[in-house]
Parts: sequence; C-alpha cells; structure tokens
Amino acid sequence: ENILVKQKDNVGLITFNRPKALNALCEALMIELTSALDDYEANEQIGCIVLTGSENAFAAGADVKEMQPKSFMDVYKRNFITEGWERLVKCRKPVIAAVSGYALGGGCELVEMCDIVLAAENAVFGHPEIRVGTMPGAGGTQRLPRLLGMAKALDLLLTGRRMDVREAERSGLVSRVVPTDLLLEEGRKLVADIASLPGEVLTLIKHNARSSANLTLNEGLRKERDAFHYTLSLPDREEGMRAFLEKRPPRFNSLSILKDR
Ligand code: DAK
Repeated sequence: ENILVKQKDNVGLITFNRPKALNALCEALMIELTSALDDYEANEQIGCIVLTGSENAFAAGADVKEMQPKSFMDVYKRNFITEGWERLVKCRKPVIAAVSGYALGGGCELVEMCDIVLAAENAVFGHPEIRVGTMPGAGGTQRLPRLLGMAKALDLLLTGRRMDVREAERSGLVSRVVPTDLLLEEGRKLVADIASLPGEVLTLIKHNARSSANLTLNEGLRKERDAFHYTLSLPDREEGMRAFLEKRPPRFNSLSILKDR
C-alpha cells in the first residue's frame, strides 16, 4: 500500500509511494520496506536493489502525524519503529538510493545507509528533527559524523537546516549528481551495470568496505587479503580474467541467469 516493488531483469526496484505525505515513513511503510528487502535478498536473480521516491520527495522523514500523539511509554514498550529501520543496513546486496526532492530526517537516514547515492539536482538533504522537538533515531547522530565529518554533521544536526545537492556531494553524502529528469535513466544504467557483475564479489567488497569502520587498519587489511584470496576460487573470477586475456566481454554467472529466463 505504501511502496511499489518492481523487478526489472536482475534489479529490484522499491519506490516509496505516499505522494500526499511526501513519502513520510509511517510504520506500515517500514514494514512493507522490510518485507520487500527480505524478498529481494532471497531472490537469486536480483543482483542489486534500488530505493527511490517521487520527483518532489525521496522521503520527508518519519511520519510526524503518526508520532505526534505517542507518549514515551507507547514507543518504549513497543520499541516503536525500530526493527524495520535496521533491515536496510543488513542487506548483503548493493543498495542504491536514487534521490529526488526532499530526503529529510528519517529519509536522510535511509540515504545514509545506502551504498551508492545517486541524486537529482533538486535533491535536498537535512535533519530537521530538532525543529519538531526530537532527534534522529535511526543513525543520524552516528552515521552522519562518520560520513561528513563532525563539523558539517553537527552544523546540520543542531540547526536542522537543509543542504542542497551540491553541498551534499561536496560533503561526501552523495556519490553522483544528475539532472533531475535523467535520474531514473541514469539510475537504471548504473544498477544494470552493477547487477551484471559477479554477485558474490560485490557482497565481499561491500562487506569489507562497511566493516572497515569497526576494524583497525591491520585487521581490515588482513580480512581484505583473505577475501581477495577467496575470489580466486570463484568461477566468475576465472571467467573475468580469461575474458580479459581473450579480449572479449565476460560471461558472468549473473548474466547467464538472465539468459536462462
Ligand atoms: N510526516 C508526516 N507528514 C508529512 C511529513 C512528515 N515527516 N512531511 C510532510 N508531510 C505532509 C504534510 O503534513 C502535508 O500534509 P497535509 O497537510 O497536506 O495533509 C503534506 O505532506 C505536504 O507537506 P507540506 O504542505 O508541508 O509541503 P511543503 O512543500 O510546504 O514543505 C517540507 C515540504 C518537506 C519542507 C515540509 O513538509 C516539512 O518540513 N516536513 C517535515 C520534515 C520533518 O520534520 N522531518 C523529520 C521528521 S522526524 C527512528 C527512526 C527514524 C526517526 C526517528 C526514530 N527509530 C528507528 C527509533 C526519524 C524521525 C524523523 O524523521
């Protein structure tokens, strides 16, 4: 009811679909998002997942109308809106955010959890929670300083001001900026490319890069080297290198899945 899901070849698309509320992230939407991610993760034909919204809003935050009447005990006893919010960071497949319009509060936190952030020129980011008397609850005070540095993160978190796409790109939140009318087309090209690459290796790269935040350099380097050694046992690695030497495009397993369909 609150999201649209669509599989296109080996890409899983999830579109937030509450246009009248600027895709505010109500509890029902987060439950649907969790189940869509579960399905795409379990689906072996899917190599890459895309999260997007509408042209004027990726998501304007958690649903303030839903939260407003709640008391501390209401949210504490039920662990309100917590479980669904953790699902995205557990994805093993690459998750790409394609952001147009507002990505505020919880919407910005979802962006902070994604692996690549493609943003339209009209995208706007920010953490306005302080302006409705609350604070981030899905990682904004933890991930944003790591992504942007403390100076920029606290500037945003303590003022609730909005940041345009150029500032977001300069600050390290956004990977690439594209013209607003080309967002979906550019997004499609990007994810089709990623989803055609060896899925097991994508997961290894993502996992190694993500775990670097919690490891010392030496621990991380050792883990990376073990993972690299492991790739030499993979048929897709053998095919990739053979294809390079034979001067032809590789035929990875992920592509042969497509061919069989
Ligand atoms: N919640 C509910 N409805 C929202 C909404 C939101 N966050 N944002 C917009 N809407 C609704 C508006 O109420 C309005 O509905 P009607 O009045 O037509 O029924 C409709 O969307 C259009 O909005 P506006 O009329 O305000 O549109 P404008 O273009 O004038 O302004 C805006 C757009 C995005 C600047 C403005 O709507 C705005 O400031 N929205 C609120 C942004 C905000 O404060 N977001 C932070 C919410 S707090 C946690 C996980 C996450 C969180 C917390 C805990 N856990 C895991 C524990 C996150 C918290 C938050 O995000």
